Amino acid sequence: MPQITNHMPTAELQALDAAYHMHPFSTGDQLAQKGARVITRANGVTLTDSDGNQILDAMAGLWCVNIGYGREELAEVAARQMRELPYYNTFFQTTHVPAIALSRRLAELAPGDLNHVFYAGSGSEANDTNIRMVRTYWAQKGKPEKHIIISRKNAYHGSTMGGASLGGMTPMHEQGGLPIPGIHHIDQPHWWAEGGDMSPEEFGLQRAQALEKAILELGEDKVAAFIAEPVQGAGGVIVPPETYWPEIQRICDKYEILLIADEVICGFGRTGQWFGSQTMGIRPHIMTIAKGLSSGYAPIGGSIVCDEVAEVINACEFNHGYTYSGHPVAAAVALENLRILDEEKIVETCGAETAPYLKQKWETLADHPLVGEARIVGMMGSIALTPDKASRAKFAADPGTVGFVCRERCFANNLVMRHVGDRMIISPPLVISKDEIDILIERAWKSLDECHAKIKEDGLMVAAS
Ligand code: PXG
Repeated sequence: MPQITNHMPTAELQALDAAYHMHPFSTGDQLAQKGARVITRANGVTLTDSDGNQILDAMAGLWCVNIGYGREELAEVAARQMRELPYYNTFFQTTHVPAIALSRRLAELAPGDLNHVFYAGSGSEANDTNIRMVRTYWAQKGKPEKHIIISRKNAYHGSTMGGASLGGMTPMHEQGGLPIPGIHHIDQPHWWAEGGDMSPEEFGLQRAQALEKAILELGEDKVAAFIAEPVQGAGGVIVPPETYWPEIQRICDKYEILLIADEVICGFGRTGQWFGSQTMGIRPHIMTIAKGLSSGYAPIGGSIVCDEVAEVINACEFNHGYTYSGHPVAAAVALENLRILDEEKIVETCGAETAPYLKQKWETLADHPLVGEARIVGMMGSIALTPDKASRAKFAADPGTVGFVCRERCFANNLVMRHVGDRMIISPPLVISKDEIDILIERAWKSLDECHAKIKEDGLMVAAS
C-alpha cells in the first residue's frame, strides 16, 4: 500500500534538523552529514519513519513506552485536562485534582510505606530532588554532616548536574566539572566484564561488600544514602548476581543508610512486577520514577518517599520544586496510563506470560557464535558480544566498534536494538505479543549473523590481549 505522508521529503527534514536542532548524546557534525532518521508515527510496538519503513521498536522509545504507542485514551485525557485546567502549580499551598489522584494511586501501587510523592518533570530532576531531600532529612535530624551519597560506576541517574554526578559515567563527568561534591562511586556488580575467576555469587557478594567498605572508610556519620538502579539499564542491562541485593539491603539496614532505588527504567512493569525493588526483594526509602509512569506520553517524574522521610521533610519548609511539579496534564495522562496497565493486566500478563516467553527465546541467542551471555529480567535484556566465549574476551578493537556494526545491521533489518559498548540491549513495550517476540528474535539473529560476517571480513573478530 502506498505510504501517505504529509511532510516534506526526508532529505529536507534532515537538512532543517541539522541546521536548527541540537541532539542529546550526539556528535552534531557527524549526525548532520549522515542525516538523522525521522520517525513520523507509531502504533503498538511499530515505528514508521519518513520513508515509510516499519520498524520494530525493541527499546520502547527510550525504555519508556510501556503500554505501546497509539493509545487514544491518553490523547483524550490530555485534551480533556487541557480544556479543564491546562496548568496550575502546586506551590504556595495549592493543589489540583490530577496531582491528588495520581499521588493516591502511586501510594497504593508502591510497596511498603512508600506513601508520599514529590513530583518532577523527569527522572534527572527527581534525582536532583533526592540529593537535596536526603541531605535535608539528615540535617533536620541534627546530623548535617551525613551528606555523602554513594552510587556506582557505570550507573545512569540522569543528565542534570545532580543526576550526572550520581551517575557513574566518566565521559559525562568530564564535561561540566562533575561530580559535584559529596558523591562517592563504588564498583558495579558486572560479573561478565569484571568478575574474573570468581563465581557470579562470590562476585556479587564482594561487590555488595564494597558498599560496607566505603561506608567504613568515609565514616558512617558522613554517609546519607546509597542510590542504585535495581537492574542497571543504560549501563548495559546488567543483571546483578543473586547474592548482591540481599547483602546491600543488610548493609543499608546495619548502618542506617537511606536506600534510594532508581526505578526510572525498572518501574511500572519493566521487570515483570510493578517495581524492580519487588523483583530484587529490596525495601527502599525513596524510589525515583519517570518514563513508564506515563509510558512517555507526557514528561513526568518524581520521588516516592516513605512515611519516616516524608514526616521529617514535611516538618520543615523544603525549599525545592519545579514549575511543572505535578503538572495537571502530565499527571492526568500518567493516571490513565496506570489505569490501562492495571485494568488490562499488562503488568500481570507480561510477568506471567510474555516475559517468560521472551526469556526462553532471548536465551537462545547465547548459542550464536558472537554472543557470550544472554541476560534478561522481565522485559529488559542484554547480550554480550565477544570474540571468545570461553574466556569472556573483549574485542581488540575500541569498545563499541563491534556493537555499533551490530546496531547498524539491526536498523537495516527494521529492528531498534541498541548497543552499549559491545553489549546489545532491548527493552520493548510490555504489550509486545508472542508473534512480535518471534519477529524480534528472528531479526536479532539475522543482524548478528550479518554483523559476524562483516567483522570477520574486516578482521575484527580478534580478542584483546
Ligand atoms: N535514572 C535512570 C535509571 C534512567 O535510566 C534517568 C534517571 C533520567 O531520566 P530523564 O527522564 O531525566 O532522562 C534515566 C534515564 C540511554 C538513555 O541511552 C537512558 C536514559 C535517558 C536517556 C538515554 O539508555 N535513562
